Amino acid sequence: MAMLGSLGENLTNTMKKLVGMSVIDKKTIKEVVKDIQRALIQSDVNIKLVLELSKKIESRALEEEPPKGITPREHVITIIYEEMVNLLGSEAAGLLGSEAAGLDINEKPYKILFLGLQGSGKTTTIGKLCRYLQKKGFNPAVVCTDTWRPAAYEQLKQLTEEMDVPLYGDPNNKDALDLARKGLQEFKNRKVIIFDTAGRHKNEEDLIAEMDQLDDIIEPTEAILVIDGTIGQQAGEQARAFSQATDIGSIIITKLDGSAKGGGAMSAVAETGAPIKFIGTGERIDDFELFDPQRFISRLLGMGDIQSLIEKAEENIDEDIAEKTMNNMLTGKFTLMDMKNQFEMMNKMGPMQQVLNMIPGMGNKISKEASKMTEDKIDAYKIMMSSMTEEEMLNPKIIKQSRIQRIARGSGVDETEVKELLKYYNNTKKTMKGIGKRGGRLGGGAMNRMMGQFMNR
Ligand SMILES: Nc1nc2c(ncn2[C@@H]2O[C@H](COP(=O)(O)OP(=O)(O)O)[C@@H](O)[C@H]2O)c(=O)[nH]1
Ligand SMILES: [Mg+2]
Repeated sequence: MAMLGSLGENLTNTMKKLVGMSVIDKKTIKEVVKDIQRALIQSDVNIKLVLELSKKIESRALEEEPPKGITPREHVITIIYEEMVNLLGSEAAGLLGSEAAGLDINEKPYKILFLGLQGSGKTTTIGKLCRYLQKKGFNPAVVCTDTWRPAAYEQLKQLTEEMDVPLYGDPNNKDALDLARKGLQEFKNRKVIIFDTAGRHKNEEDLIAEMDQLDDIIEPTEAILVIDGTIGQQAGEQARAFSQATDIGSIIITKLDGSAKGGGAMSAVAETGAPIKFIGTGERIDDFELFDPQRFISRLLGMGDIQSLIEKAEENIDEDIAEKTMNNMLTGKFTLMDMKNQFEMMNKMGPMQQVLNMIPGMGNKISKEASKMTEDKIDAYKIMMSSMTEEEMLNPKIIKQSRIQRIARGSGVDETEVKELLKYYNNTKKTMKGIGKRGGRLGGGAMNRMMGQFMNR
């Protein structure tokens, strides 16, 4: 991937090399660790951090026993992955991202203060964040308090007009604090207000002082610091300087598209403890992503999107329902209700094609057409099932001709289609019972199979 210069490519090659090694021993582990060191140092990651990381990887790889069922090779890959994730901050900051960690709607307005040096990408990123929030169903408003950059207001005006985002600003007013107060007043009834600020002053002290005052007036729900990813390790220093003015809630690192120093900026920021929330990967409005260290590292290491697949499954499948459904399936008690649950699970994990694409090597095992047809079928089946009574769903045997007629009418399909659904159900039930007898099992096994796919690539 183009992101982070050659770091991703180098790391992916290292992992491929590791996968291809015939034996995993002290010598090969040392060799792999050397490769990782080289890749990280090239990407401007702090030498001290690199040495700490490689020492940890090496000692864990040599000393830890692989857990049961995990090969030494898989074990080393897991250790590299885990330690790399730790280097960039162990947890996704989440906020503004997922529903669970989303905006606190009770806090109104949700005030976001953007900070950062001139040229770091604040204004551009505000545009990106507005678009992101709009997609999530929020309608942000923006206040321009940058009285330093020539045409700062015009730049924002153009950006926000394109997206129908209301903007408050006044190019003739040179008092940033006054602008902030008036903007607050103007948008007091809105849910989300974003404040753009100046990134330059006579000197850095004055800039930090102005941010401090703005912070007092705005009382932001969240202060976001924008840092240019091309500055490398200096990013840590910048984060510390701005944290004098306000509690930095989160950080956005921009210009990670093709930046050779991106790894340095990211690791330096992570070291300060401020979570990286988003990254900017280009000048266009959609070149913006929620930063999740785990997903990011698995991409850097070229591990497909295994993690995101597993996460998606974990997030979305109500485990109880899943387990109950599985048990019913395997013991032959499988009802139409279970089949509906099974469809829901598949639905939540995304279209089959997409799910399979995330497993390395699986994407091409199913033709687009075949998977499409299956999805359409499933949709049709779900509509028919919604015309059934609970009694029918739990005890499908009672569905005879008159009920079939009613269900067909209720869902606007031919009776033959309802019969086809019942036939599919009966076949599935039979198949499942067969697997159950052979002792089929889902869970850890699924993960192993996925890992296996990766190893065999
Ligand atoms: N390549 C790249 N350029 C970016 C990114 N974010 C911002 N820029 C560019 O950086 C320059 C400064 O951005 P601007 O938003 O005006 O910075 P501000 O002074 O902090 O408001 C502009 O030319 C942007 O197009 C990014 O993620 N990638
Ligand atoms: Mg700006």
